[in-house]
Amino acid sequence: MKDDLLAAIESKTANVVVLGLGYVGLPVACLFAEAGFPVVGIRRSQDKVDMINRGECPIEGKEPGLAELLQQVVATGQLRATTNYAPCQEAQVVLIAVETPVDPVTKKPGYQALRGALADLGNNLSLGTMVIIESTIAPGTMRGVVQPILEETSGLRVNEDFYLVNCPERVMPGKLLANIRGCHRVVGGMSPEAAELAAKFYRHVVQADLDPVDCLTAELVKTMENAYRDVQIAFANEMALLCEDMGADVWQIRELVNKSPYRDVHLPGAGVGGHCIPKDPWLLIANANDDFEPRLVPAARAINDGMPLHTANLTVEALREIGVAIKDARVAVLGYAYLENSDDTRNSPSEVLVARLRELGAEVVIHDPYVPEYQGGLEECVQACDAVVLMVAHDGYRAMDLSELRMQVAQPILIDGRHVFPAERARAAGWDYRGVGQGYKRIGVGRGL
Ligand code: SAJ
Repeated sequence: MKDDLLAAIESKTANVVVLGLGYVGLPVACLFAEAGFPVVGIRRSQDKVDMINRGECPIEGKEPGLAELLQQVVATGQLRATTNYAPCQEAQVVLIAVETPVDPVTKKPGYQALRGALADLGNNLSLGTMVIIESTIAPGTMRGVVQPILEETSGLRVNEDFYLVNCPERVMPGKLLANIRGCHRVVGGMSPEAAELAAKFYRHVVQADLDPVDCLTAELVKTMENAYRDVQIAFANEMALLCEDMGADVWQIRELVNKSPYRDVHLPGAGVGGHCIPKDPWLLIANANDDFEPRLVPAARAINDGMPLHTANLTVEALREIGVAIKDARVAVLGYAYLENSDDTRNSPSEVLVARLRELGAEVVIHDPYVPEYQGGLEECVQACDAVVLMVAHDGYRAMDLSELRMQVAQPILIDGRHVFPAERARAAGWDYRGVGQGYKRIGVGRGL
């Protein structure tokens, strides 16, 4: 079994199937196709499949090189897309890159998409295939969910009849191709042989370290690295709230703290969105045994989830101070993506902010140059608004003429959720500027110390 697969990998003749052609699956399918493998991508949406087979990239936002690469590998026939699972029967390598969200209430993963993909694959799994899970999964999932579903639906046994691997992705919107090529990866095998084969497979597209480990280690590395980032961001956000309370400027303080060796206070802001950071900390602790009580991870999540609501409070307070009730206010929200210069709106903090403001009765208008439904004119969006809330540091917002914008609004309230503008510059342009983490109390606005 091993020799045939190894030969097919080394000669790049192995048929590769990628299940899930989203932010993770599409770039990885393109890169293995570019490396010379015959690649079939499987996606449930016929529209997206048709788009990909026309060589058109379904991912908007700034993704350097992706659209061109997709067009190239489709034109050469190295990559094609389908909604049908039959190509799995002839595959030597199957990559699974489907979303793994957690339940908003229980914070546990349901794995609906993963279970569906595994069952469909299992019904088409052939002897000797290597199955690689790229999705981020809770520690214990490979042994507790992936292996049983594949074995039950295929009748095959792991390590005897097929190889099973967890090689978590490390993509980032805006750097999809660069990260796959350049980020170190852990390669978790259900057997050392599986990890070794997978590392040889990934070596065709990854120029960084490929560290062979067991599956539990791979699951822990991926979820822990993002929980670590979430905790770092939560610390910055808690310091921002403290500085507001104390009438200080967290941005000045953060810069000075980071001059101290080995300090790296992250960026405080209006919230933490995306498909990784809000979810992976919950995956990390999802299968922890009852005698382990996680405290820091949930606390960090609570702090970060509270930031869009805090930004809403800053807006309500600023309006109240000029005698405008939130229920009578028109508020412009600039930025609906979760990250600057991206079209990705998954778990966007803006979604929470908008819902809160509307719940309080405000009329909310949204603008985002990357999100199709919000790409209208910026000036029309802020026209006659009582407050402007900056939620995403898109380059276009950084370039805004604040004096020009000031002429469009009814009231000059600017709430800066991402420290896009220096306070003094905004105030010089006539704005009543409030920034997350920038205590205004000491400078005489609002309840002074
Ligand atoms: N954010 C902050 N403060 C920060 C950094 C980020 O509020 O200091 C917010 C962002 O505005 C965004 C969210 O957190 O709403 C997530 O931002 P992110 O920069 O972490 O970007 P992601 O979600 O694309 O995270 C990915 C992750 N990569 C993978 O999972 C492979 C993460 O592990 C990376 O560290 C991160 O990119 C990165 O470094 O850019």
